[in-house]
Amino acid sequence: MLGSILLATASPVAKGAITVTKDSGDFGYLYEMSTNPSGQDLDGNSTGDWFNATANGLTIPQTYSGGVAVSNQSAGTPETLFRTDYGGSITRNTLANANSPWTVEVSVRKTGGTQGADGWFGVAMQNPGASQSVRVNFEDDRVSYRTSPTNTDYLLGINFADGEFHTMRIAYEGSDSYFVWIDDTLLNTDLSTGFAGGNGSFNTGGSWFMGDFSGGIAGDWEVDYIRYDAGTAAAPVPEPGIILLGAIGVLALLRRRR
Ligand SMILES: [Ca+2]
Ligand SMILES: [Ca+2]
Repeated sequence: MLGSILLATASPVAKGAITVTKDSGDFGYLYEMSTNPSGQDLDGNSTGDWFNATANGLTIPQTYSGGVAVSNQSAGTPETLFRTDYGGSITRNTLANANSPWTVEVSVRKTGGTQGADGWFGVAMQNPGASQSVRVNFEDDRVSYRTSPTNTDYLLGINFADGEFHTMRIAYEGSDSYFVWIDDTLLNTDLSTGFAGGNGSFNTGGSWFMGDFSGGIAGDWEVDYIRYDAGTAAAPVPEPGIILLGAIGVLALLRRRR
């Protein structure tokens, strides 16, 4: 478990609390990167779930090996990001409006290169019809949350460029309220204090951008999975070790009472 070092908090907004826990393996849409997710149609709407072509000289990673998607920044057309900014994409087809809740969990590791001003891997999401979006970045030694005009830093001093896979989970409960977990550690103060989006409006039709979609992001990475659940804002299931410790504590208490 990562220690959490809070330098500052993004603007808190009082909304409902996150009351549901769900393992990412139980999410509705699992992109495990054995194949290119642009060729998958998990919601059965006869449209590929992720963008499958090149736009603005960038394209969805095309190298899939051993269950991971490998970015190739030096390919003729750099393979650098996942995107859903088109009609019928998985996000546009499953989210009705600006307040439709969702949860996403991404597992990614840095494999090389020099990071940009905003780090080496970003996730940005705007609901259809929303006027605000969220953006969270993995950097070499921190995680940053976009609070325009600057980023707010979390987990400062943790090595996220160690070659190991790290998970980023973002849960959206609607009303511009987001929760973020890194390796199952919550960045928010608690489960009832959402972060406001803070990333402005980049696509009112609704879309995800994941990977290197900005001049502030650079470096090579591999994605092990992108798991997405529509309709639910869910926290990670507590680790078995923590549950076990709790159970042992209860047993000790019962024995003491006897
Ligand atoms: Ca589809
Ligand atoms: Ca995988």
